Amino acid sequence: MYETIALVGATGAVGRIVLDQIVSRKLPYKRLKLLASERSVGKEVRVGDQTIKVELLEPDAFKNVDLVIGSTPDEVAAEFAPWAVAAGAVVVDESGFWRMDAKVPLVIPEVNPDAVDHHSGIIASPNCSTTQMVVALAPLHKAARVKRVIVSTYQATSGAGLAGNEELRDSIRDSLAGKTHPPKTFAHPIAFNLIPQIGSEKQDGYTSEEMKMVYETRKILGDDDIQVCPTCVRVPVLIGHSESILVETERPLTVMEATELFRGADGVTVVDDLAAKQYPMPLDCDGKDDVFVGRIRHDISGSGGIAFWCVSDNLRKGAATNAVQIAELLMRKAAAV
Ligand code: 2RA
Repeated sequence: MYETIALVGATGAVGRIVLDQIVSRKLPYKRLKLLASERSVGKEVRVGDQTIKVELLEPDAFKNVDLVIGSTPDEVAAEFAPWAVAAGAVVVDESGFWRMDAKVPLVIPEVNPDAVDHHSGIIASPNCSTTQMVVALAPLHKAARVKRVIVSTYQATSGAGLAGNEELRDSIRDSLAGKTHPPKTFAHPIAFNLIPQIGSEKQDGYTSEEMKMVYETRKILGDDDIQVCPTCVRVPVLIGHSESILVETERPLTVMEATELFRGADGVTVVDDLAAKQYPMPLDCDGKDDVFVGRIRHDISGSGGIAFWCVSDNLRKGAATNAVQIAELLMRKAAAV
């Protein structure tokens, strides 16, 4: 059923990983098209043992395409997704544009796989900072119902694409050379600095990135009563978002129970031995697909909740891998019919 796949945005940081994942996970497609804007048309991209030429992203490009993976900015996804659906394709979209649309399921295959059965042509993949948190929260929610989450994020510069990492490298180099480096990608210098703003000002003093963590978490877990208080921070790390999370559940969990729930969860790896200085760190998670959880402890301030630390490669599980896993899920379900 899904014989011809199209990737929109193949030349970006995430798009490149999508292609690597399509090959390494042996997605059972017959034909693969790469679509992008005018400036990338004609570029040749190695995909496994093939070299594929990038074609222009336009309505006719989706003719005879069965499945589309979109790895583009919101405004590009807003335009191309309806073209693809009109041509009869199913779209797995990584952008933020469609995520909160009532007709669009927001899917993490380890958490809410059956949501893909209710799409109207578009399936959305959550924001990277939401994805890793919800993969970790899901087993706790299933066992004891999550009531409230307080989360602080430490987000890598690659969250802002290739330009984000370029700015980090250049600004550190210039800073060490005693030169000033006027910020371009970020609102402030990122070298040896932390920026407590990702995205735009949204509501009640929260940013768009923070409100995504509120609304997307509720949609994926199917519980609009979950209360989330996020603070999203850009940090001078190339790859890997880290999150400090305090979660309160309806039925209180012991540290041992929470740890066992993490250990038994799909997509979660526990690294938790403070005495041995073993806990998840971005450098150890780069290039891996799991969500890594550690520093698991009870809330010493008396909420009865569980505090923990979680790290994940924001370009993989946070974006490319989750989208490819959704495509895999669709193909598996179609093959089973
Ligand atoms: C970021 N989550 O980290 C946003 C978009 N990838 O910049």
